[in-house]
Amino acid sequence: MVLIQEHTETIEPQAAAPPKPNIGARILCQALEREGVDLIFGYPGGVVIPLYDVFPEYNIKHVLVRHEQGAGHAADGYARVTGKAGVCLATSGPGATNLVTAIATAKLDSVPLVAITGQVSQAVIGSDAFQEVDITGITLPITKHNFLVRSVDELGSTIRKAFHLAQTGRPGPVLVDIPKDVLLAVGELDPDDAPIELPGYRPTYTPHRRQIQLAAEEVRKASRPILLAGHGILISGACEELRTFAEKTDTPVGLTLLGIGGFPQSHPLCLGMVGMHGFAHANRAIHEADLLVAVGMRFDDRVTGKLTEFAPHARIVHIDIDPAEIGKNRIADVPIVADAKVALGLLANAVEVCEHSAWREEIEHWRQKPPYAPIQPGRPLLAQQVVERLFALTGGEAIVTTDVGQHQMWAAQFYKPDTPDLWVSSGGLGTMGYGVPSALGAALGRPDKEVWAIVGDGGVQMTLFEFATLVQEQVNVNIAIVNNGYLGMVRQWQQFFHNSNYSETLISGPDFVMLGNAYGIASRRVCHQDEIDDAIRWAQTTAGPTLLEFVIGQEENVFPMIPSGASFNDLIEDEWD
Ligand SMILES: Cc1cc2nc3c(=O)[nH]c(=O)nc-3n(C[C@H](O)[C@H](O)[C@H](O)COP(=O)(O)OP(=O)(O)OC[C@H]3O[C@@H](n4cnc5c(N)ncnc54)[C@H](O)[C@@H]3O)c2cc1C
Ligand SMILES: Cc1ncc(C[n+]2csc(CCOP(=O)(O)OP(=O)(O)O)c2C)c(N)n1
Ligand SMILES: [Mg+2]
Repeated sequence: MVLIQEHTETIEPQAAAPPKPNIGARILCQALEREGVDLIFGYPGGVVIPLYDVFPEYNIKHVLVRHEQGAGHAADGYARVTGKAGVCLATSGPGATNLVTAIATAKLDSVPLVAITGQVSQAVIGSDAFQEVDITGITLPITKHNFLVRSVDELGSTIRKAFHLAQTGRPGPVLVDIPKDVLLAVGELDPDDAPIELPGYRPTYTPHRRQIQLAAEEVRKASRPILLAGHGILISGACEELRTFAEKTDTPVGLTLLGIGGFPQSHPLCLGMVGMHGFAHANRAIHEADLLVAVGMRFDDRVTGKLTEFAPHARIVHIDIDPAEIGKNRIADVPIVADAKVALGLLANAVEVCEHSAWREEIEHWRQKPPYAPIQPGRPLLAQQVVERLFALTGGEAIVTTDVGQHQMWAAQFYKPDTPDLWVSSGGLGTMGYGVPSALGAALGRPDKEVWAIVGDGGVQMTLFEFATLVQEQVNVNIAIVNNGYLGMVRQWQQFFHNSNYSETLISGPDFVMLGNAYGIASRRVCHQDEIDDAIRWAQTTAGPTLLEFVIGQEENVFPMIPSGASFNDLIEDEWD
């Protein structure tokens, strides 16, 4: 057959394009697609160009961030709201090292993350080649596991292992470092049904029956029980089992910072957040309790304060999937290594119906005092009030990400979601700069949700380059900057514990409204109480990203506070009656 073009020129039929060689870069994409990955946050560079070359052939959307730390936090935010592993990608050397903070953030908070880094070709590994760093060495202590892929034949199976490790047992970040020659070598994707070989890795999901019986016995004997629900409740999807158990045994529930959303805060049994900045009644309840059933939480020092004085009268039932967490900080009387959902389901069946009205009434009596001084009209804005209005105007159904500092604690105290996977905050590492990029990932992971990033004026300056990514992707993220002109949380510690010596905590910033507008983000400043609702509604109805700068009093403090290393008896409360 001869094809005739319009201008009568005749051409010979084209030979079919030769099949594209199945190089490592393509095998990697095939392996990612097999894991259900359709979104990657990344940044290109020399050794990963072969991968970028083939991306358009696959159904994997790549979001070009402005800094690899942003890619890591975005993947982390995506993971926290979807429950699926987030994926970030960086080139070798500085690209890989820029991921380090984000990987450590995910490690401390048990977030499933797969970080893919390019590496220099194997022939030059160890020669200080251009942009060579030993990223598997660097990330060894901050990953659940990491791999250096030595051969294209290992690539597919390594990706399967990485996702399996990241998402099972106690989730965490896994890094896969891929030399450029592996990305270019021709090979095959391993078969779908090949077994995942990870000798020695067998997380325990089902508890020992005897331990469940012992725990049920503790519950039966207790007259002042408290449930302490942590992040593991959300990770294992144990909200229903937790609720059934709490209601059947009439047990009040305290939440860790990362357990927020694990139990409905509107529920009469919910005490809200516990710990350093938890509510006084919740901490007092722990202090007076005779039994703590701690589930999927790791007795972090921000929860316990001085360990020897934490829950001094309580026996401890501790359920955690990671045996290393049990007895690490607080000895458990009944240790249970298991998945929270499985264990709570069995425990809820094993216990008898109980009733603790006297105990609950006592706690309700402690709850009477409002957590902050009544708002005087005309006074400077209070962040607590801003968060309360946000909670009301979003119906408590928005995804809220935070940065780290005072605003984070106010957000935790006053944004009180009833459902899981809405609360996204860096707890263990406490990473400033987390709020905006994690909101990017959360919004792309849950495009059906309203998303707010509540950030401080200090922390937002650490990653505000991702404003450009929000605009490029036209993501519906509303940024609420709580501007107190200070590195407020550190200033508060200086005020309380260092004679108000505000050394290097007064911090300036740009004109955030002008900055937002310069990036193409619709932006407004809010200085007065009566402007809050209007501004929030404006952001809600404005398409694309928005920015609201809330200018609050400079020296407001987060109350209550149990000082670091102290106990409930040292609790500092706001001074008003
Ligand atoms: C400025 C600042 C102030 C803070 N103040 C407070 C505070 O006042 N109160 C507070 O609570 N926190 C506070 N934090 C956070 C604190 O540092 C910890 O990050 C947080 O308490 C940890 O909560 P967690 O133990 O529930 O979650 P994680 O640290 O994420 O631990 C989760 C636990 O669940 C287990 N797990 C995982 N999967 C499962 C499963 N399927 N089944 C069972 N178990 C599972 C894990 O092994 C792990 O032990 C603060 C942080 C910052 C930055
Ligand atoms: C990357 C990083 N550097 C330093 C800190 C220590 N730190 C914790 S809170 C805080 C102040 C945060 O200030 P800002 O973002 O303005 O929030 P605010 O406390 O004022 O609400 C600092 C410096 C940190 N957590 N993370
Ligand atoms: Mg500040």
